[in-house]
Amino acid sequence: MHLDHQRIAEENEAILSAHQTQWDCFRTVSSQSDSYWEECITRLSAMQIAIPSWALGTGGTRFGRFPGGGEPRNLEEKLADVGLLHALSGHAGAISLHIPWDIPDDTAAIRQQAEELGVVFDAVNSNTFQDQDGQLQSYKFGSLSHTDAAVRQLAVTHNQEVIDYGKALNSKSITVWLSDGANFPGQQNFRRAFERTLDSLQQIYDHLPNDWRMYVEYKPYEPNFYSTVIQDWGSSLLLASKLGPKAYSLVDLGHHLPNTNIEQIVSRLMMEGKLGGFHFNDSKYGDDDLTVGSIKPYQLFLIFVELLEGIASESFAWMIDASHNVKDPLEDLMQSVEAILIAYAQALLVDRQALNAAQEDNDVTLCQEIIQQAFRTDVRPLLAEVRRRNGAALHPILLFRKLQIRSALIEERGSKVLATGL
Ligand code: PSV
Ligand code: MN
Repeated sequence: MHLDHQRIAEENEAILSAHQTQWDCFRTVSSQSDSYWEECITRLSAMQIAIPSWALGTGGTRFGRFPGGGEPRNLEEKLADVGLLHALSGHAGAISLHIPWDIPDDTAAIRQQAEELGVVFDAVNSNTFQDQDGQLQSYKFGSLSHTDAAVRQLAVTHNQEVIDYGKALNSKSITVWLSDGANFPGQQNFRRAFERTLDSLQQIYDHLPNDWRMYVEYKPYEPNFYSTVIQDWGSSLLLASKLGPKAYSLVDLGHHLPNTNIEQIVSRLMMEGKLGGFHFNDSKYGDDDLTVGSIKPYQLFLIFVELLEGIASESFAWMIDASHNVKDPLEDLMQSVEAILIAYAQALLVDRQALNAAQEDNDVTLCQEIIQQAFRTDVRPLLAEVRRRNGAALHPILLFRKLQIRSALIEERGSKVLATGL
């Protein structure tokens, strides 16, 4: 299924005057000039968020899975779904592949399809948390940190191959997430596990082309429940610093213990020039992988407020890492994309000069007023205007439903199909 801009523009026409009223009202209430809004629109238009190839099918828990039908059956169909998301939202112009779940059969054809859809290949992801069919050694007790050199070699070689697949697709980065760790106290020597991991990562790093980056993701627990080798931003930063200038830390919002001040971590990593990017999601308790902004939108906004210190001069990898059991995956991803854009737009509204002055004066009340003035602004008319100008839908989810896209996908692909992934 393909959705072109002409069709979207026609659909927008029906609700254009309502949008125009809201957009005019928005600008009237704010005391900003037209050039201020133009600058915001330019910055917001540039925001492209990678869609993970594994989030296009219905997510599951270890207790079950409730697919809604029409899931993509292969990489071509996953790419087509990202194309739909990009056409509707204007901000999903990238896909992030997980290898070996999504090894392209025909690289040239996949590249051409992506180009036609206006989609680029973001970071490629390796997988050493599952054993593959016919694999000679097992990752049961770890991969890059394993006590057995043969297992470490297998995991290193896999990561190097993932880089090679990415090179063929013109991807420019690899994200390494390790499930390595221990389930019980005493099971693992912390120091030796870390040293072995560094040594393995160094071999992968040495395989990176010059214009590539490596993102080192951290996670405090799961699937190992006592300790993980790269459990927090400190360990990730340590590894990224030791590896070299092409290595960065990656912040997955769900990979923090409850109440962690993630915005402060973001600030520290950025200060050291080691913030590589994000896996966006939301959570109430742990790595819940819920829709971005569904639980803690204020935290997301505060992260973007910190990011504004570096967003214009540095480049970050933006990806959604969420997956769902009870929603249509495409609708859910549209909600996540919108939530990220809302947080970014609200952060742009913060009067930074006034905030700096209030911080210097220790005027705590005013600091909070300034921050919350921006957070409490309904920026949705601004985001709809950004979409309209970029040929995307004024209301992506409404249009997705109106055009009955899911039914068309079920018709095309069937109701009992299963996408690869978790
Ligand atoms: C692990 O929880 C993680 O966040 C890593 O990014 C994985 O690659 C991804 O989820 C998908 O399993
Ligand atoms: Mn992640």
